[in-house]
Amino acid sequence: MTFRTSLKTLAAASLLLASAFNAQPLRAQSALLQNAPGRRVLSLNGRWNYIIDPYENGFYDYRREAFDQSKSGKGGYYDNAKPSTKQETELIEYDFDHADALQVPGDWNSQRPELLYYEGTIWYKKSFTLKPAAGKRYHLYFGAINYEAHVYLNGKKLGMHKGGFTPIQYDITDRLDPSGENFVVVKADNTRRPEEVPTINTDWWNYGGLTRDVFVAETPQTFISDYKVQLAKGNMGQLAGFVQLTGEGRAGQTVTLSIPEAKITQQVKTDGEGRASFTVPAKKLTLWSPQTPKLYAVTLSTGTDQVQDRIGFRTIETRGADILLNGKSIFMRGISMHDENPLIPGRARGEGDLRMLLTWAKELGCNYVRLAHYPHNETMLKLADEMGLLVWGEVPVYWTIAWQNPATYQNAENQLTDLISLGKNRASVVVWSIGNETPLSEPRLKFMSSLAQKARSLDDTRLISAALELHRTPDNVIHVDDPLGEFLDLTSINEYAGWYWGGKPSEITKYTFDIKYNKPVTISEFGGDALAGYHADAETRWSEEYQEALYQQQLKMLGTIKNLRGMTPWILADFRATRRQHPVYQQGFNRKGLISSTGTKKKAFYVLQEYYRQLAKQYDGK
Ligand code: GCB
Repeated sequence: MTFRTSLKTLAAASLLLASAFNAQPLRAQSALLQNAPGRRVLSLNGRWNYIIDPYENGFYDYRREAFDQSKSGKGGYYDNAKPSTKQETELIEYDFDHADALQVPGDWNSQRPELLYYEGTIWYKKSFTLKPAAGKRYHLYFGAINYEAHVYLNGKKLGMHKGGFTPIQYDITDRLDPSGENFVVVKADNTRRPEEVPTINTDWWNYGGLTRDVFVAETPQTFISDYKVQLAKGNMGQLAGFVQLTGEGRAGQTVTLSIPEAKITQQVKTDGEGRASFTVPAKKLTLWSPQTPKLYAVTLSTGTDQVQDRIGFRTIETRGADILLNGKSIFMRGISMHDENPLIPGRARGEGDLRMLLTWAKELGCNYVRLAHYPHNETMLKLADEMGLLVWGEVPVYWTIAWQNPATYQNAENQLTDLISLGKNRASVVVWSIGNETPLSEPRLKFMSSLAQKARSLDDTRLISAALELHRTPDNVIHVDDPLGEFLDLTSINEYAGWYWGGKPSEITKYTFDIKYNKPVTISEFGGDALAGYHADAETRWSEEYQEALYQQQLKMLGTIKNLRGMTPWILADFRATRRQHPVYQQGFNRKGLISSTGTKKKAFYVLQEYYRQLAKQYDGK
């Protein structure tokens, strides 16, 4: 079942439900508006009043029936009720307007000490003024809400969304109050559950809340809802893509694609569904690469709508052991990172936090970043385009997922679909990763290979991969033969010799690799913890010297892999992880960062930097 049809089914079911209860239908989340932040927007960032609700009193009555499923649909906190008389004789046991406020975007954990470990429901409310103009459509857009979100506008439910790292969007045009005064209420719930994506067990902090920008985007009635403008698969002289219009009158419209700097103007007509595909010769483009991150101003316009973007053009392919960027063999000098800047508490919030992470990566000598383990902010992809960094994007199919649950699969596929939708116009994005360290089994192979096929069907212009595991035999051979590898373009492995196994760093060069696939190998992880400022000898765990030796020996050992074409060691910076309990060395941080939680570069940073310097000389000639 595709994402679109599943939404249709959902919408039909909610219509039925609505007519049974005489309430308004639930909004199916609309297909994501391409480049939503590039529209005219009303920002809803800032202070949102909140109520901590571990018992979900604002959602269920005392018999545990959901208020929003009742006949009246009323009774929940989303009513934002006020006593109807001044005497306050009416019993209302909450009041958003006198409640404390949290900053949005921002996780709740880092904003209040009592919320540091909180997992459960928090209600958010914000009022805003928006007088709908005739002929316009309004789309309420949340960059991300972790994890399950129920969204209400002016007391009516818009819908429910699962997945903590992808956008949530509803067309609210006919739900806005004609007076212009509106309020939006969100129930955000970050409870971990075994059948969700991710599941209950991860190695990152379970930050809850409205972690990314919130805004209302305005479009005309008939608007450009989606587009892709990229080079055709493996063809450096031809653009290929599509544009999709939504709204009445979307059929038979003329759409103009224009890239003035490349002297490209092309007109296409939309079909009955409002879609138009195009291919355009483009012989004289300056191709995008990390050394030349050239972006072109691209405009798509119809009679009534216009969108602008800055897009780079490049091809990415593999041939045997090689990764070819614009036809030329490259080495992907990468580093892994979370959506977290250690210098600010909690999730990275704004462009500055993100730019700092990518600037560190550049300083390390990278041309590549792995944005682990879930979709990162759309802004991050745009910055990578601008700064010249290749990107690996990933969905949180991490460790032990409920492989046999069809709803879990659908959820993973939805998150993958949204990730690809967000990144498909970004030249920087070259790899879609469908998961990380998933343990071998038949159901898992079925699940993961279906995801790989899905990714390919959505985007055949990028490489598909996943961070795989390995196994060892007593003869010190590291075997890479995960059957999922057949379905992937890169053989990417996480490998923790010298930390989780294999003895001391000085001992790991005894290992050799036996890799089943003749494809490019990228090491998606290796590393070890070091507490910045703790100095000892190279055999003392947690010291900077141990981590330094580990990097030196790893690079030696990995150098024996004939097909090695890239790596993203774990990880750029220390990050908060609830699993990491050592009171002296970890203090709630995973300390595998090359940069500490206070921004200090550890010794291993310079080992990798030097290695990348040599590789850059070899591959880029500088
Ligand atoms: C891994 C995981 C990553 C962890 C890392 C570690 O293999 O993919 O999420 O944080 O190891 O530090 O153990």
